Amino acid sequence: MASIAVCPGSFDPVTYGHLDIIKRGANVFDQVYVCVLNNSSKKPLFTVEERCELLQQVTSNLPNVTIESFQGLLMDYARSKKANAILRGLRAVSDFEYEMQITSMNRVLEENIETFFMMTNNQYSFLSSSIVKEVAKYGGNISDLVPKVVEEALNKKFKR
Ligand code: COD
Repeated sequence: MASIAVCPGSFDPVTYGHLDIIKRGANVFDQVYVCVLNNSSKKPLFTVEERCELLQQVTSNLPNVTIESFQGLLMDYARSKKANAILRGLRAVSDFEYEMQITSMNRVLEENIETFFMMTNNQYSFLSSSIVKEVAKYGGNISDLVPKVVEEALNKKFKR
């Protein structure tokens, strides 16, 4: 049986931290669907289409990674892909409570799809899309935090 993982997120925008999890996931699972979903507690800077386009560009070298978006519940999307796993990244203890809450809820919604956590690469343990947006907004250097295309897209958003 093929191992199929869904790597869900807001990806607003994709960072080297996300990319590290996606690449490592692609080494473990036969197929990885990276899915842009709505997180109702966040107000996105980029449209869903822009986020997918950036993800597409930075994962084009990964043949078993597919980028999609979905309006609705993660577990409905995962079922539609016949996924057997959800792949999430963990940065710090502060991520744990939130991840535990959504993982428990997702298990109530679909008990046959397991969630797997991958520890962040040490060099990205502080990195989040929010931090990148904050630094970019005020003209700080983000070249070590996001791929070039994402840096350019952020500069365009903030009219630099
Ligand atoms: N290092 C390692 N991992 C990282 C890093 C980093 N530096 N940065 C981010 N990550 C990981 C995150 O831990 C996460 O696993 C993934 O990358 C994506 O992160 P974000 O911040 O882009 O995405 P989130 O956390 O906003 O995504 C939340 C969802 C959109 C998945 C969630 O809200 C959802 O499932 N929405 C759909 C509706 C639904 O099904 N709700 C029910 C569940 S309660």
